[in-house]
Amino acid sequence: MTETRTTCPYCGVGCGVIARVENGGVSVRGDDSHPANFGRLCVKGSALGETTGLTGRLLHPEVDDQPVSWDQALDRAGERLREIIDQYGPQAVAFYASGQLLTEDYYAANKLMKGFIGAANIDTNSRLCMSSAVVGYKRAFGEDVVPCSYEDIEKTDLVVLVGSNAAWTHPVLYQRLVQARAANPALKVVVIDPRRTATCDIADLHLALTPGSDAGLFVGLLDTIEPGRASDWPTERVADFCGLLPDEVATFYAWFTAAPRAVTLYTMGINQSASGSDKCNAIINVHLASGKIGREGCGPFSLTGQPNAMGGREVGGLANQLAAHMNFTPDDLSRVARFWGTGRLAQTPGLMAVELFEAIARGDVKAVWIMGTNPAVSLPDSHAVCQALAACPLVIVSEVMRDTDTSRFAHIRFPALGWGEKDGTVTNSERRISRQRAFLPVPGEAKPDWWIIARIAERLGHGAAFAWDHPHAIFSEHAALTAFENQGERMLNLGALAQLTREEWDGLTPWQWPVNREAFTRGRQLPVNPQPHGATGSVLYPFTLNSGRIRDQWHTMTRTGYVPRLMQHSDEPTVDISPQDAARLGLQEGQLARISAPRGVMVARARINEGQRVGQLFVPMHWNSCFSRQGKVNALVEGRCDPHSGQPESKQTAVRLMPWQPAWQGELWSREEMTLPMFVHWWRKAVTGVSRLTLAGDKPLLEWLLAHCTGQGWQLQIAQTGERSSLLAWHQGALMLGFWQGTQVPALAHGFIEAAFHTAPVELAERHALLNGQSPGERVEQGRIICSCFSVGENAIREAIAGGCDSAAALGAKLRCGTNCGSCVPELKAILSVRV
Ligand SMILES: Nc1nc2c(c(=O)[nH]1)N[C@H]1C(S)=C(S)[C@@H](COP(=O)(O)OP(=O)(O)OC[C@H]3O[C@@H](n4cnc5c(=O)[nH]c(N)nc54)[C@H](O)[C@@H]3O)O[C@H]1N2
Ligand SMILES: Nc1nc2c(c(=O)[nH]1)N[C@H]1C(S)=C(S)[C@@H](COP(=O)(O)OP(=O)(O)OC[C@H]3O[C@@H](n4cnc5c(=O)[nH]c(N)nc54)[C@H](O)[C@@H]3O)O[C@H]1N2
Ligand code: SF4
Ligand SMILES: [Mo]
Repeated sequence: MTETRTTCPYCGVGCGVIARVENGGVSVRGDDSHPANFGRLCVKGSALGETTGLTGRLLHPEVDDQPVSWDQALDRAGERLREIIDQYGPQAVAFYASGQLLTEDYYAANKLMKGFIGAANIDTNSRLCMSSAVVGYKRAFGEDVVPCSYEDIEKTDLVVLVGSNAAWTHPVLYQRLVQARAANPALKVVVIDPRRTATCDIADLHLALTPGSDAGLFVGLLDTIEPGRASDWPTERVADFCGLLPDEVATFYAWFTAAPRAVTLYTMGINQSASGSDKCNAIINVHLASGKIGREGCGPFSLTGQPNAMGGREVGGLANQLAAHMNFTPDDLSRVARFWGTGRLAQTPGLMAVELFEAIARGDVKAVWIMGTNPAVSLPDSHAVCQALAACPLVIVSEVMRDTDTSRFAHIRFPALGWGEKDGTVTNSERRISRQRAFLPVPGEAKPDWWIIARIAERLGHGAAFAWDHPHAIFSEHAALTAFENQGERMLNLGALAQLTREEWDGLTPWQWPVNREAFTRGRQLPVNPQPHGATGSVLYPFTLNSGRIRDQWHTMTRTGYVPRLMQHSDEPTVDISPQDAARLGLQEGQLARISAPRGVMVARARINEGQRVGQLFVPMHWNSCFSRQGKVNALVEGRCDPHSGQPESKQTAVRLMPWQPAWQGELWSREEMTLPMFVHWWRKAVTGVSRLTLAGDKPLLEWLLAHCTGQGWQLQIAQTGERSSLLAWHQGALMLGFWQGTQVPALAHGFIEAAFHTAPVELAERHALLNGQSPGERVEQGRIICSCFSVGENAIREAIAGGCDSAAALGAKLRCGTNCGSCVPELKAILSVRV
């Protein structure tokens, strides 16, 4: 048994994790000594052990879908890149990297592209995430520095969460807030979000404002703080612009001005906007004007989403930055070029994510190397992105998984080491650098991302500048660059870590890089002119479509989508709609709906939600072509971007919704994954060792399946009663396939079906029950899983409530639900509140 201290690879909270390897299995627990989480983990973090299996992993380099040796793959990539550079120049090459790379990987990629290939066409998925926050900080403070720490939310009087569903997206930080509020009843919480989210559970005030209208709210607040200003935005105008009641607005303003200290936490509801940078500055402005900055318990705190978005900002992962918080100014350019010893440093900013894929589509960029991100899913206008990739002469993908929406377009695939296998550092939302440590053996031929980059650098003739033998060497170089000719001009200075020996670096404990808090009080206020969002509705497209995260999935699901426990809470693309809109459209709870925009269409299951405003819809961002047919929201989203940050307006799209009543719906379980005909809609569910799909269609599938099974020589068992039919296929006593269909998805005994694939029932009665999808024994279905930590289903919760449990605490005492990570407590309360 070995135990290793490392860091969670999911969200920007950056929790410390202790991973234990025992009898080949991996289990994790929170690290009590880590200052981000003090031992807590959310459900995604606690399920990390379940993601370390090798199913679906990319384990060997591939060229044109064939496994090849590393030398062959690297030679091929090197040759093709060199040909393209020789023929079209360095601007024809681009890297698209990720806030999920380690700092060392990220540094290497940036150094190769900007420093030695000599074009700044390296951008990252962080462009879709916090580039507006970067612009906001830079315009206010002259540098991209986060002025807060997690402790501030424990030492404040008012926490304002804007465009953040932290209860689900930064769960451990949210739990710290829950505790802080319990310890200090005077602490007030305001949530600003067009929909009522789980985060609103602890809100003293929830402002369900018109989508995209936040700048109006904060500009009006600024007018209230500085009444001397010519007030263009009196409370009535704000209320009108934001679709709020004047009283609500006034209450928020009164609380903010009266609170001695206030922290504003903001994330994607602010950043992902065509005027996101201005919104960030509107928030910073009120902190500057009220003096709620530069001291404990105060400040505008942009929470980063990805585990190493901050590390990316430190090494210059964005196309318009240089390394170490330097810019494309003559002094900085000279400094970086001298430090790297290069004469080829890119002199002008490169293409930003959305532009970059447009340039690929136009043919201006002819080679793209994608590492640690899945743009075919996560970029807006994904059909156009897929077309661009399909037409691009050279697509290289560094991945941990073999099959992703993006890797399907790759000419060359490099297998990367994943979490638990690689070594390096990440920086969390509060500027704290922590180590991710390897504790698992190297699978197959996978290699660290930095190693792959360094080998390509060699092949392009720049080996000397990339001759690192270990990530420690890269970290030292990066730290030295932050300190290089830095007399305090740049707050980012990791000089203190530049001389660490390898042993010291190995043992590095979480280290927050210091800032001079005072300096923030001298920040600059930027005038902001509030703009509405750009998703203009019309008769054809009357709804505003919002998109974001669900509690238990991570982004494009490449890791979390295969973990049964993480799919229990929500296992299909859903669309949240208000009861009024649903009634008007004749849409029932659980019914399917087609959502369309000029660019594309998706299919989702309706969830009628009181917390959803009329005219607005919410869809998860996660589903994609590996987990569904037409479940990808970015097929609809336009690439409308903020002009300063280049960040797309992913949160608002004008769409139409039409209920869809398919001729049949059903479930298909099979031993092997199957390629179904195009007329079938399907959603993949996570089950270990079997493929389970939920299906829907207008054309019948049964005949197709019968032909498929007969073709394999399998024995068939068929039942048909009324609108329900089912089919079992057997081969040498083993269950090969099961299909159950009806006008709705039939209620099935899932546990029994799964077990039948592992140990086929021999009794005739059991086989008959299986054909009906029912278990022969008494069996209570769990209903939707609410608490993923302890797998507690809705039915058990309702039973316990009927039996007298009348609070979340009572439910926890009886069923344990909500007693570990706490993320389901808002839902427990919601179930309690609607009981009759
Ligand atoms: N479970 C889970 N957690 C994650 C992630 C994940 O994939 N899954 N990803 C991580 C990453 S990379 C990120 S960036 C963070 C994102 O963390 P969040 O930003 O908290 O997550 P989102 O769900 O994208 O969006 C937050 C909220 O913005 C609201 N919103 C939409 N439009 C507006 C608006 O106009 N104004 C306001 N005020 N609010 C609006 C949405 O209704 C939504 O509730 O989560 C991180 N944590
Ligand atoms: N409509 C809409 N679109 C959005 C958003 C939204 O709210 N709405 N949110 C946006 C935001 S904030 C974000 S951050 C993005 C996220 O979007 P993506 O970055 O595209 O999502 P991930 O699934 O995290 O992609 C990471 C990829 O890297 C792979 N990977 C994991 N570990 C490693 C490794 O060590 N090395 C390498 N080379 N690969 C690895 C994973 O298998 C996965 O394929 O989505 C954005 N898109
Ligand atoms: S809060 Fe974020 S960093 Fe912490 S365990 Fe959960 S996903 Fe991981
Ligand atoms: Mo993000």
